[in-house]
Amino acid sequence: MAPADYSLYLVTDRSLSRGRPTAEIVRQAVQGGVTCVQLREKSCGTREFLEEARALKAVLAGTGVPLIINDRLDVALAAGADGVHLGQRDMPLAEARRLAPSGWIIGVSAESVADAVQAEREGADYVGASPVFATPTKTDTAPPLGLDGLRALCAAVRIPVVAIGGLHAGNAHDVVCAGAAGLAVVSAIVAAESPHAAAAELRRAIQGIRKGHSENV
Ligand code: TZP
Ligand code: MG
Repeated sequence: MAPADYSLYLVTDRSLSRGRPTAEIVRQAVQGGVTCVQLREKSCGTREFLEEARALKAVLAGTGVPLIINDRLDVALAAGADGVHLGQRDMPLAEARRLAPSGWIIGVSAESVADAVQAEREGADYVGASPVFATPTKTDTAPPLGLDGLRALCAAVRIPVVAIGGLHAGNAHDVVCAGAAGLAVVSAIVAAESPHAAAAELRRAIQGIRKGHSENV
């Protein structure tokens, strides 16, 4: 399987979606250019989480956009998702890898260079650098890495680094220049009046920055 494209990585949040179904947000966001989707549910029961995962799998069928499940390996396996994203207090990567089908994507949140190096050593497919900036979407985070912290983290590992926390089209340039392979966003797409337009703007911004970089080498 081709390596996943983490360029524009949507993380869902039902509490920010203005009452719109997550599947509708995801459908629009993928039309706008999202390249990867993570279903993140923090309050619903397992059964509802699984139903939501199956609904997203149906939305993503045939698009080539992978579905990654936050925290819950069991839900990811049951739904036939493409991978799981693990935080520092979730199931250890080695256990998840042992239980996962081959070719599965396993991403790990890294709050420091040490977390990122360890995740790479243990075989993570990508690390989520978390958080880059402080964000009201998630307040129980480690201190923000900032751009300098993100740069150091990107320099320390060879696997893709997906930045998260306070990202939007206005700071995409700085984040890509710091070395991130992708931008993970919640509110910039989920809470937007048009998730489609918001995703398209972000995607254009990211592609424009990359094009500028390749023209300058
Ligand atoms: N993990 C670290 S920050 C964050 C998560 C899930 C939330 C990012 O949300 P937003 O709205 O893109 O700042
Ligand atoms: Mg987690």
